[in-house]
Amino acid sequence: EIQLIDTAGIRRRGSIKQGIEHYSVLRSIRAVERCHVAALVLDASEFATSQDTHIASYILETYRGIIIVVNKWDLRHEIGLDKQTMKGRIKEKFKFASYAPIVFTSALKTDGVNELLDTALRVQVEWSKGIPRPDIRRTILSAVAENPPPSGGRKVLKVYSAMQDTTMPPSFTFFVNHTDMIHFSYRRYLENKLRQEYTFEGAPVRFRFRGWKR
Ligand SMILES: Nc1nc2c(ncn2[C@@H]2O[C@H](COP(=O)(O)OP(=O)(O)OP(=O)(O)O)[C@@H](O)[C@H]2O)c(=O)[nH]1
Ligand SMILES: [Mg+2]
Repeated sequence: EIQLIDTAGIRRRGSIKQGIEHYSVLRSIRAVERCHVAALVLDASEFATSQDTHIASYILETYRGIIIVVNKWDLRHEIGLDKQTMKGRIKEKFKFASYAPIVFTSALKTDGVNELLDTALRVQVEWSKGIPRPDIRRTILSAVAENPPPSGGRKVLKVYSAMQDTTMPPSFTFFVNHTDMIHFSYRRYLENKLRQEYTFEGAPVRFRFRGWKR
């Protein structure tokens, strides 16, 4: 069973009264909280507005599955962009959601709508996926061996193990000696390694670091 929630569009800042815009942003935020997978629908002729990136960050903060939809793709000739160029621009604008699938649609001509539904089902599966403990442990320990954490002076960060705690959303706990020594770039390295092996397409992953005495 699939339930679809349609939200009112969020207009560009300034084009209508601020009050109405504020209300439609709130409605979108409530809808994100109710969903498993969110489709962020962009208008190809307007590209991405600041409200679009705002909603995208909210989807990630709440760990919902995410799909980026480029609608009105029937206007591509007028817009003068091909798919690859458009994808490149979206990847640049939504760098923080690099794992989000991008789907091109024309609601007018109903193109890409089946692909969007298939993608939503796929992301739902990825978002619900559980990886066995020994597999995560092997992936993370080999990533750490390949590229050990940079040392911070005399203290050396050690990663002892990792496991997946929950699905929907996928959440992982890492057991380390010093929780305060995890830096953003090393966290991202671990996430990239995890995604190289298990994808988690469209699914934000939550990482927690717990102190552990060996
Ligand atoms: N060319 C083209 N026009 C589209 C497409 N999808 C929607 N439109 C047009 O965009 C306008 C708005 O369409 P709606 O379906 O009402 O858009 P919406 O995002 O649901 O709007 P609200 O719910 O009112 O915020 C209409 O004039 C549509 O015909 C599309 O894929 N291609
Ligand atoms: Mg509508």
